Amino acid sequence: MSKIYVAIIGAGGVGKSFISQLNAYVGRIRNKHTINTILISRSSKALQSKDYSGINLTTWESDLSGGGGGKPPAFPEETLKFLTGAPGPVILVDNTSSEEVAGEYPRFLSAGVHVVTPNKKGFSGSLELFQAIYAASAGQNGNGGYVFHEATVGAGLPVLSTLRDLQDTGDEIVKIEGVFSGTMSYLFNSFAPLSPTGSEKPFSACVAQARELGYTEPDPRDDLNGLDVARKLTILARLSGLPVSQLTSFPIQSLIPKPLETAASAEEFLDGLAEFDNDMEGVKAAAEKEGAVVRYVGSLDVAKGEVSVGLRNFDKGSAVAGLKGSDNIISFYTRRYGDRALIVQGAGAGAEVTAMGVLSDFIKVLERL
Ligand code: NHO
Repeated sequence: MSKIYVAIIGAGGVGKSFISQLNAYVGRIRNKHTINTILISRSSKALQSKDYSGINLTTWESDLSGGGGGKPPAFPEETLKFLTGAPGPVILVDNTSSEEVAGEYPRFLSAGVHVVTPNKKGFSGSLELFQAIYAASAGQNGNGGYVFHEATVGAGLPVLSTLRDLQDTGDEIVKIEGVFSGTMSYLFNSFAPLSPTGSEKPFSACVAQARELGYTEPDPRDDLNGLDVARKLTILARLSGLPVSQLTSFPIQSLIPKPLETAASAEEFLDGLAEFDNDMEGVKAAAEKEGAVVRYVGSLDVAKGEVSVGLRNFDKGSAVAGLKGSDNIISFYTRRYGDRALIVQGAGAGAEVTAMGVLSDFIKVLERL
């Protein structure tokens, strides 16, 4: 029975759900693998099993907040040394949104550590980092660790794995488009629903609610400025073979009113947003005049090499207009599927479904060890 070691960096919303799903999974596969979690770290506190015997995944939270937590090992040097000193394969689970952590993936992968993550920074930042990560990983030179990041697009939905399957079986991607943001989906489905009841809330109240429900990034401006969708499109574009050099190399429509771009905090931003509710009411009314609804979508035309992110009006009979809750819908138009796209649809944000994407990647690594 093989022993696998796990290091979890970041234990916020997604991290906590991941640990609880991992704990249940470990219970289910007790006879196949032994899984020892050797590190659970937050920005300033960590549980570290220095003798690699493992952290208790049932009591970790009270252990961390009580006396059991200590200073996290310094990143990256001390962390790398600790992980490569483990007496078996190590899977690093990065549940932060840290650029610093993502920037070190190539080093960890080159040292044989496997990486699974919902953190988009490593794959949607500089093209050099994206290429370095894949060059260092298994499959390219055969020696590095495996890297999987399904939850960077569409939370737990099988978006990246579907793309890979289409490519591996020789299909040709023509276009990928859809609603890629759980937050934007929730906002427009509740602000401008297909069948209005008249009791719809103003746009700013919908944003506050999306945040409370855990759909938004820690700062909702990271969703409303379009960058979260742009990051997902950048990842898909690069994996489809388009060398998008940086996030801002294509048009991105921001929904942040100019005067609020410099708000000092997420709270200050939310407080000021109500003043701009009339602007969004105007956008909604203009769509209604056309018999349509407005939605925030991303589109990647692989054949033309074009990417765009922003608002578009959709016919009320379309699949995009009929989305519910925080659902994502992603349509793959390919040579094989023709005009009738292969469609992936379902919940696209929230800690539980995102953690499910991370755990399914974790299991993919386990299957390869
Ligand atoms: P939190 O709750 O802020 O947790 C982050 C944790 O990382 C904290 O515990 C913090 O202390 C720790 N941390 C930060 N830097 C660290 C460091 N250097 N060392 C150690 N610890 C550090 O964030 P979340 O919500 O748990 O998100 C975690 C990651 O998952 C982020 O990269 C986020 O982008 C990603 N993610 C989240 C979601 C989601 O629904 N929450 C999704 C995808 C990826 O599919 C989701 C999605 O796209 C949501 C999007 N907003 C949408 O579509 O609307």
